Amino acid sequence: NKESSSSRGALIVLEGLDRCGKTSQSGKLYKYLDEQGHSVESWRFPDRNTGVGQMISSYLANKSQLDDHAIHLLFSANRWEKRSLMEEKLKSGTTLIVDRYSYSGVAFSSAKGLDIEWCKAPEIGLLAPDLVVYLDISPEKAAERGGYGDERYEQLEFQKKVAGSYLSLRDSSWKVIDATLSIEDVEKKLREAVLDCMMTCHKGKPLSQLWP
Ligand code: Z5A
Repeated sequence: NKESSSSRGALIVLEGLDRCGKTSQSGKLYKYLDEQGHSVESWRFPDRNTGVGQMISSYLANKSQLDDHAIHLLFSANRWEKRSLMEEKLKSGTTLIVDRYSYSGVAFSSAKGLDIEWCKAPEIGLLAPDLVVYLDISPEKAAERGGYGDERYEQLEFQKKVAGSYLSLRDSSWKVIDATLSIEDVEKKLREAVLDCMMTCHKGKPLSQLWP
């Protein structure tokens, strides 16, 4: 009893600082849409299952060192290796909920001091999200949640710089949700925004490419 494949799926991206709740909310949204009978998949970047993804994973766990530019290009390559599958899924009517995307790529690398236009360049031509939901939380509040682990970017000072970089990337496809609301309230707002976006795609909004 899945949705007709005559209309395309929506590309929904969740972004935000570490611990903002993206993973929890992606899971809840996936379950809800699936139960409603929509064709939907849950994706995340980095996709640590590919060869490139394994290099990224080892870097994030501090098991290998890489030049800032090199790791930036690997994160981008990790999205490019999934691009054609992404397009195929969307065109066949499947909605994709994606936990982190090009905005993370640009926000984290530019927070290290790399030029923002240089950071955006390798993302050009990837599919543009129909909706970017930014789960908004201050770096201090995020740090109070569940504690940071040992991964490379899980430090307060760095997360503050990332928050600043994200601010400069906001465009008309963004919807900002207060991530300090209860899990249920965030879930409700997210559902509303996503259903609205899915309707627009259903009505024939064409797929486009980064950067709009
Ligand atoms: N990175 C990059 O540099 N370049 C790129 O191109 C990409 C990524 C794609 C790995 O990402 C790192 O890679 C990431 C960016 C960089 N580094 N950082 N920072 P990852 O996806 O593997 O890790 P993550 O995105 O940071 O995931 P996370 O730590 O699991 O956070 P989350 O998904 O946003 O949060 P969560 O797991 O759903 O929730 C965290 C805790 O808060 C948990 O205990 C929840 O129960 C709790 N929570 C959630 N919502 C609430 C509310 N509303 N109230 C109270 N408590 C809550």
